Amino acid sequence: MPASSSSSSLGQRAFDRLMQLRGISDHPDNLTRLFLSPSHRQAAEAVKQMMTQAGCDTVEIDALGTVVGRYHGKAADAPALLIGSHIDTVKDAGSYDGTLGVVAGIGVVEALKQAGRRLPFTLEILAFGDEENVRFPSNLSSSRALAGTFDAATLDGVDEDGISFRQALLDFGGKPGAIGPLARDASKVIGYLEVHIEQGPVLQHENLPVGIVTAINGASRRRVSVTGEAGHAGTVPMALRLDALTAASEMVLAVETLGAKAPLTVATVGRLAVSPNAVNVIPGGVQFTLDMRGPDDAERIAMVDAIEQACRTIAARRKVRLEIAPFYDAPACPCSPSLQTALAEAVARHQIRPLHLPSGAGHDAMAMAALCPIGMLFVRCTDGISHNPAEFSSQSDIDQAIRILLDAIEHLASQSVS
Ligand code: HGY
Ligand code: MN
Ligand code: MN
Repeated sequence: MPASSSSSSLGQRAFDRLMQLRGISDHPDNLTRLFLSPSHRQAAEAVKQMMTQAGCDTVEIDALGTVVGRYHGKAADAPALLIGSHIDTVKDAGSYDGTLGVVAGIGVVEALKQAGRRLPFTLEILAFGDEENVRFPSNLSSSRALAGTFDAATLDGVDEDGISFRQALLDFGGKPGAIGPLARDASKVIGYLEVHIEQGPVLQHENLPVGIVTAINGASRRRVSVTGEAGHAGTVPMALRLDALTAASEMVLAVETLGAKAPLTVATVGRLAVSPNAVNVIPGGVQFTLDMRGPDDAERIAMVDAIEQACRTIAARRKVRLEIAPFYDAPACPCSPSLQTALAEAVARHQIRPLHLPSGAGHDAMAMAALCPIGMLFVRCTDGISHNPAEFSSQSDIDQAIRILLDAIEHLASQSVS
């Protein structure tokens, strides 16, 4: 383990970088940094500078906006160990979701550079831009590009302002025609490691700063549109209405009931828009989203089918029209046993009880699993709060996580040499 400077400096340096990125937003009053937005470009440029200053030998922003920093291995043709996460955020976001994994990778390079260490493999530090999939109906597009599973149809998706993914990418300075070549050669990749806040309460409950992820829950997302008949709120008798909002409301409650049926499944309606959205007009149309997840794919799919059927039954009874459009389906994703072991042994070497736990949240690691073995290290966050400006992870936990990541990487290096 390189004698990186004093124990707190890794955490301090990471925290400083997190706070710098927290200040880059498209919204004046909160942290909102959507994929391919002006603040995403600004954050990508800031991360590029951080990677350069930390000691990466090369840094670039690729055709899809991912920042890629490389710290070369001893041999020019050394395989690569990928370390990364995302710098896009949800709306009114916290300061750690995603960016923590990027600054952790940068901290590892900085410690190795300061110790004059070169490994038997290249380290690639990755800052993905489309993990939250909030702006476009996409699905981990930037990490999927590296994994070779990017779906070109994604380029035709449009945001709520009608701007296409393709146009936004061109405006960002990206190259829609150069996405294919981003795919990595699996034979030259050792694995992918991601440090991420837990976004749940387990580590706090267990009084542990870090945990090792066993698997990432599968997820399904749908856009639902309910079409009734707009009408005069004062003249149409209740029994003669085709009210899209009361129909959608019954559907939303059915989502909650069916999501709660099995102990480990969850189902959420995160967005709902009413039209024409006027005080004296019976709603003619409602658009809402479904986010449905679980650790077991068969159980999740059964829940998705039950929720879709419930919506159809309610629509038929209320004589409104229903459309359900899938835009995201990702199976549950196990983490590599060997990378779990490497992380768990590093945790134990730091006198911390290695706790293995699943991830309810999705991550870029799900996409990277198509390319190589994946491993994730969770970091405790206060009360498990995330996707919320109150999201918090302590500097000392962050410091421990980066030191453990560094230790695991050094261990992988010692194994690959032997
Ligand atoms: O929604 C998720 O699970 C992730 O934060 N994008
Ligand atoms: Mn995240
Ligand atoms: Mn998130």
